[in-house]
Amino acid sequence: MLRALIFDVDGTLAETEDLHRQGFNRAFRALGLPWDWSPDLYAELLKVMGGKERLVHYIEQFHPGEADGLKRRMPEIHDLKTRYYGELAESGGLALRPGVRRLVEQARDAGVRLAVATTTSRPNIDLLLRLNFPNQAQPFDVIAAGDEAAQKKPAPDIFALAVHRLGIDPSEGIAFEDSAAGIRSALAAGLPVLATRSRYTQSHRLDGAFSAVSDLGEPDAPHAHLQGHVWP
Ligand code: XBP
Ligand code: MG
Repeated sequence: MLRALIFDVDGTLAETEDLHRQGFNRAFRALGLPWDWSPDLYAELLKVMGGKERLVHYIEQFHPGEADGLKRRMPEIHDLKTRYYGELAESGGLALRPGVRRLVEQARDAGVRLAVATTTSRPNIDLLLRLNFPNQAQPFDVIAAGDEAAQKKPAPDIFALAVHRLGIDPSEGIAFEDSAAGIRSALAAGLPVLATRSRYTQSHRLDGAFSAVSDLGEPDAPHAHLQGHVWP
């Protein structure tokens, strides 16, 4: 019996990654770092999950000679990026992807619980939910985010934490993901996965997902598994 839906955030609940990219670039400028991550470079760097880990990977790959000094600045850079990300999201809005709101409301009506399992930092998910569910103090029952996981996606930690906090068996949940690493993470946690590629994951393989849809707004998407669960 389906008891919970567990959503990834970046790229699944909303198209957030280009705002992250802009936040990084604004932080680099503010700190006098001559770096500018293009969309193509960011798509490559996104293979490393976690903004802090992504930054360290970039420093080691592109600035190996100054890596020790620059890595000591990583917390400062990432904190500033998170601040700028929040400002960009507040000013420009951060809409949910198609179908997300409908699915959340249908789940609520059907007594199916809702969770988030994300690599992004907690302030970012709190902001996304505040902007999109302004009149609901806690639109999701469980949030598992960022550094709460000892190992980030594709490790199973963050999805396993969400499953634990929900108090369900993984077979009683469905995970929604946009990236290859996220799919691997959810599968490793024992969850069936519905995949929906986002702007930055169009080239990603979706191996292991039981179905893939262009977005969640397809009310008549012909995936039997979900139809078996989703509400008539
Ligand atoms: C995607 C990530 C995050 C964001 C940046 O998370 O890898 O790291 O790119 O957010 P998910 P932070 O798809 O699991 O939601 O800089 O806060 O990590
Ligand atoms: Mg994602």
